[in-house]
Order: sequence, then structure tokens, then C-alpha cells
Amino acid sequence: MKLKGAEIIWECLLREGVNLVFGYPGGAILPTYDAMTKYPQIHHVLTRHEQGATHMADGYARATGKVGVAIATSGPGATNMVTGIATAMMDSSPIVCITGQVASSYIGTDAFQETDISGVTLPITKHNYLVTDVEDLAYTIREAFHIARTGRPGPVLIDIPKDIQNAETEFVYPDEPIVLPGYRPASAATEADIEHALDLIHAARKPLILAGHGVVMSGAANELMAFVEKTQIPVALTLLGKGGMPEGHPMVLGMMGMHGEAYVNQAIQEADLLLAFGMRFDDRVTGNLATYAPHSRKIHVDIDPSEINKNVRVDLGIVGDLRTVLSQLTPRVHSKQHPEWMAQIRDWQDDSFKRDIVNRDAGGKLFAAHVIRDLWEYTGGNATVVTDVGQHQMWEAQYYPHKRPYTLITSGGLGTMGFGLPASIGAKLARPDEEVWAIVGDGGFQMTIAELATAVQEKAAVNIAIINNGYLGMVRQWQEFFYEERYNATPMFSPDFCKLAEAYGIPSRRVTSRDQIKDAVEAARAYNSGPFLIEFVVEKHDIVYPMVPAGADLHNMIRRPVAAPDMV
Ligand SMILES: Cc1ncc(C[n+]2csc(CCOP(=O)(O)OP(=O)(O)O)c2C)c(N)n1
Repeated sequence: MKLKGAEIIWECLLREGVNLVFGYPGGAILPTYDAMTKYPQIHHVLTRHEQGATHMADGYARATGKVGVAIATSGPGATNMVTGIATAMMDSSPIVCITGQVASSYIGTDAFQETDISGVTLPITKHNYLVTDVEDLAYTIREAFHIARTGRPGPVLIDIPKDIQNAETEFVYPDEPIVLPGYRPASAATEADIEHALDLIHAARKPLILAGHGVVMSGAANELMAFVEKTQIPVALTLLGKGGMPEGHPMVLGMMGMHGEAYVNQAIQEADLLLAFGMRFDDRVTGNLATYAPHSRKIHVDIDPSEINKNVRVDLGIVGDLRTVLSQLTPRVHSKQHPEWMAQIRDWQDDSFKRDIVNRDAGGKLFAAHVIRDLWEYTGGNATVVTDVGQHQMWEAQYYPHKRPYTLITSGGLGTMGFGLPASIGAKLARPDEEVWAIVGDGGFQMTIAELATAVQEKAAVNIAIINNGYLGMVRQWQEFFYEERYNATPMFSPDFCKLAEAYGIPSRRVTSRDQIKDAVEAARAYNSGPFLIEFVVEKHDIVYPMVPAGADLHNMIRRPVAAPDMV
């Protein structure tokens, strides 16, 4: 069957199981948009900015484990995607971005809306393509999806000149297995690795598991649970590892790192064995590398060989799919209790408990931590929460325990403000039956606020919780700690968010005291015809405790005083 390149794109997307795409049209991608009319099986979400399209595709990918697709035109359309692509790259999220390019004969002439987007995105994609022959198109799309979703997932970009979209060729879907020289994602550990790992585990007296995003992404939650129940080794989670083990399980300690629990970081520093599962020793997690976990042997399991010994030298690096490796290890590992080690951790934990703001009366004030804890309670801890970046993100991580993988969706690696609202729309469209909350700051929300219209147009029933502290709060916190309280460029004007919601036809509530939280949350949960917005006007000068200053030793956290006078 002879088809145009533009039609081949849709035929291939259908065969890759795609039924939802996020995009924004323009001249260089118009043939593809025109051909879309023949494929009603695929729903197109018109975003308000191409960055929004990439974050929605990312949110969709994280909520489903499937590849998310974003489409844009050449030049400014493509460059607007850059932040979303880099976000997906840093968090290993599988998205495929399709961009229109000026016609082949114009490439290199500074033609209208020409940008070398494959050049621009080279360092922030797992792989990218410029298609120069329509004969290559189908195979390229198939390969792009394969690369995006296999091994360590990530974003792939396909740039398609306008003439290639218009050119015709015989369409045959290439369904032979993809063979790429040099690209062979590993899956199982070798026998020698397993034996070495067992020796290290059996010799340890103070072992600790560091569970990262790889647990969630490889679908290893059940395998990790089986391993933990047998070995009784406590688990610390990275931000993106949240949901990999149910928080509330007795062996799950909580989050590690810059804003992790102090007792978790203390345990890392004291451990004699770290089992790093699908995590990459990011600097937010390790603090000062020179003093990081000095007493421990280290085993690192990761799908990506380039992660092993990248930041932290380990005693044993296992390149493999975590789910497979855990199912190799668990039947052979000994069961063993670690009573003294656990007692020591519980001691440290008690001290943290006394400092914790949610264990204090809010004293008539509205603290973000209390808002998030109440939201957790009223949603039964079952919601999918998508956050933006800043203080509210860290409070979410501290006060909203998650039970299931990918019920927290957040920009961890790049820390992209503006991610929350669009990613929540992608997640809601991916899982319409789930309760989805976007928790955003007043700053980051305004970066992609235009996507409110997308949510309304798509009737995406996301509940939006704006944590409004009148500041770029996390930066204000750094200015308070490290720049002698010179609050330069952080106090922030915002519109009346409820009136703004009204302009979009979105129902809303404003909450200024703790006793109003329940009503507002219930109103949002009851409304399912589209987005619902709640503005929480919270304490301006609150701090995310504890905190490891950037580059400091992990155990040297700045901690909330045991009883801060203004808080009791
Ligand atoms: C695109 C982008 N620009 C700047 C930053 C730096 N940054 C990190 S947190 C933050 C403040 C966020 O403020 P807000 O959205 O109000 O959330 P809050 O910290 O108050 O909860 C800033 C500016 C960033 N992470 N992303």
C-alpha cells in the first residue's frame, strides 16, 4: 500500500500502541496534522505550549509505563520542547518527540523556523534522528520506540522534514526484531555476581537498601518486597523511589538525602553494607562524596553500566534489570534479623519524631506540611500526586506516604518548575479512574499556568492544590540560610488564583486555616467534570527541615529545633 510519510507516522504510532498524543501544530508539521484526520483512533491533546506537551507525555509515560508521545513544529515549536526533553532524560522517562523540520532542500539555509533540533537535543536525548529518506521513516519510528522503552528508558526525538512527510512510498511495517550494534540492554546478573552479592549480604551486620527509581521503573516492587521480608534489611527511598515499597511497611524508613529524614541519613552514614537498587548516587542523595557512607561496602544494581562507579566507587556493580536480579538473589539469600541495628535506627527515629512539625499544633496558622498531611488523610493515601518543584515538593515527599509505584510523579533530576500542572494532566488522561492531585507552588504553577485551558478542554479532572507562600519559597529558604536573609527576587506577586480559575470556568476554593482543609478537599474530590483548584494560603516563612546544605556531609543536617517557640 502506497502511503505518504505523514500517514506512515500515524500507522506506525498505531502499531506501537499509541492512542493519545500531546502536541501543537505549525507549518513544518502540518502534513502530519492533516493526515491525523484519517486516524480517529488516536486522540490528540492540543496543549498551550510545547513544553506542556512534553511534560504531559512524560506524566502519561510515568503513569502508564508506556511511551508518551509529543508532537511539535520546527524551530520555536521544537526548541520549546527542550526543557521537557531534558526533564525526561534526567528521570529516565520514555517519551518520543516528533518534530517537523523545514523541507530538506532548505536545511542549512536559515530558512523560516529552522533549528537544528537534533543538534540541540543531542546531549539531552537517549537517541535522536533526522529522517532524510521516506523509505527510512517506518523503521526509524519503530527503532525510536524500542530505544525509548528498553534498557534504561529515556526520550527519543525524530525530526522529519516537511518534504519527507509529503513523500510517498510503499508502507510495510518492519516487524523483524530490532538489532542495534552496541545496544544490548542487560537483564540478568552473572552467577559470580550473585555469589559475591550473597557473601557481602551474609557478612553484613548493619545493612541498608537504597531503593531508587529503578525499582519503580523495572516493576520490581513485588520482588523488592520479597527480598526485604526475607532479609529484614531496612529500606531508604530516593525521591523517585517513593512508591517502590509501601511507606508504612515496618522495614521502610523513609526518604534519604538533602531533605530526607535525619535518621535515614544517619543510618546511611553508619551502615556497613549499602545495597543500591536502581538509584544513581545523585548529589542531592549523597552530600559530600568524600565523607559519604564511609564504613560501608557497596553493591550497586543498575540497568545502565555507565552508572556503576560513576559517582561512588562500589565493591560490586551488577548490571542488570533489577526485577530479574532480585528474583535471582531472593531464593538464595539467608533470612536474618538485625535487632541491634534496627534498635539503633529506631532511637534516631524517635529524635526526629520529636522535631517533626506535623506532630505539633499548627497554632492557628496554616503550614504546608499540615496541608499535605491532611490531604494524605482525606485521600486515604491513595491519590496519584504530581508535584512541581520547590518546598512543597519536599513537603509532599515527607508528608504524603505512597503505597504504590508511580503514585508520586515529580521532576527529580532536573528539578523543573512548571512540570506539575501539565504532567498531572498527562497522568490523569492516562489513568482517568485514578484520583490525581497536582501539588504546585505559586511560582512554578505560573510557569505553565496556560495548561489550565488544556485541562478544561480535555475535561481532565485533576485537583490542583496551590501552596501559596507568596515567595519562590525554596530559593527564599536558601537566601535565609546562606545569603543573610537578602530576599532578592523571591517575593512574588500572584494573580487572584480563584478569580483566574473562574475565568477558565474552573471551580475553586481558597483555604486560609487548617479547619477549612477538609471541606475544600472534599469539594474537589466530589467534582469530576474537569479540574478543580484550591489555593492554600500558607505561612510565608516556613522552612523545609531537615536539610543537608549542598555539598555538606550527609549527617550534618540543619534540623528543626525540638521546640521552635513560634510553632507551639
Ligand atoms: C525552571 C526553573 N527555574 C528556576 C528554578 C529554581 N528554583 C527551584 S525551587 C524554586 C522556587 C519555587 O517556588 P514556588 O514554585 O513558589 O514553590 P515553593 O518553593 O514556594 O514551594 C526555584 C526558583 C527551577 N527549579 N526551575
